[in-house]
Amino acid sequence: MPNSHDLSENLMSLQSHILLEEAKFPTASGDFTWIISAISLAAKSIANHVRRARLSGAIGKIGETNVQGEEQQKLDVIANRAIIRCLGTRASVAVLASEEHDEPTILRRGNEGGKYCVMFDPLDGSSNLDTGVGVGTIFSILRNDPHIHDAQGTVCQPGTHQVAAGYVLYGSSTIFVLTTGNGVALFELDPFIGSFLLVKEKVRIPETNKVYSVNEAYRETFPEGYRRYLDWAHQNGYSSRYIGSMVADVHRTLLTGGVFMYPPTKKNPEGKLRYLYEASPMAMIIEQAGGLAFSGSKRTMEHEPREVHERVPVLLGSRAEVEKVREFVG
Ligand code: AHM
Ligand code: MG
Repeated sequence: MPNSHDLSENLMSLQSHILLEEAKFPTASGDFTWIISAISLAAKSIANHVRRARLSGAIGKIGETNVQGEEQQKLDVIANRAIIRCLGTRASVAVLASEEHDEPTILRRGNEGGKYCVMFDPLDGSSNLDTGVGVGTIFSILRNDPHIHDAQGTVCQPGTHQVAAGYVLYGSSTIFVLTTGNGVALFELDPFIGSFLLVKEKVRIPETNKVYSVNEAYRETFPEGYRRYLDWAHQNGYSSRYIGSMVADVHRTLLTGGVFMYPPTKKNPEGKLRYLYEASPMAMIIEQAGGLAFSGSKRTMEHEPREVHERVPVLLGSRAEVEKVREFVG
């Protein structure tokens, strides 16, 4: 039989992909692979809970609010616990910071081997769960500076310091998007074998697409530049797409282009989205895919956060579309 095997048909798991990436650095210890494998294990567990949420009675609020005054859903708590249980066992994790916790948790000091800090939003967009809309986990991995002793100081690093960032979208399929600073890779969970399989490497966001994604109901409370941009977009044949679930909205923008934004509003003068575990990792992914991400007049990646739950305005997407918005908002 002739050897007609097409190499592009090979199966590559998320685990193998990370091992291959790490092998490019002969001094790498493998610690990083352990962390991604913990996140992937947690993601599979969360995907399972999300799929069965209504049947297992996990839809709805628990009647408590998190530090940011938002009502926690039962699944927020389940997802948060899944990630902590998986990451807590990884020897190289020094600090964990979650949207659901008031303060970051120190697991290990630098001298105990804690090399990395992991920031995460366990279940972003969870208020949409009742309606079966896609929700997601967002994460960001930073190096732990052993010289900084308090957890807040340790995690308050600009996005440019990220070692890796990613998200998992629990939608019609479960999708894992990852960047380690060398492009963006997209994996999809094969539920029958329980593995995330590589679907696409070097994902590139389209250079342009006439689509904007924003909660237009807040339009009257946006700064003037955004309102002028929206008027311009209306006159120039743009479409609007907004799910209200950041992972789903950013994922669509990554694949099909356009611009996603959460500007300052009257209710949230700094914007609604949190820097460390929402804006910063999404900015790294979008930039790695060839797009742009800004918070105010600065690249989101260059923002220097001062506290763990700090919020920033978000503007990200296709290069030409982001530049167009910036012509209006400065
Ligand atoms: P959450 O972290 O409490 O779920 O809130 C974040 C979500 C994002 O997923 C989404 O982009 C945004 O809130 C939607 O906000 P709004 O309903 O104000 O448009
Ligand atoms: Mg969130």
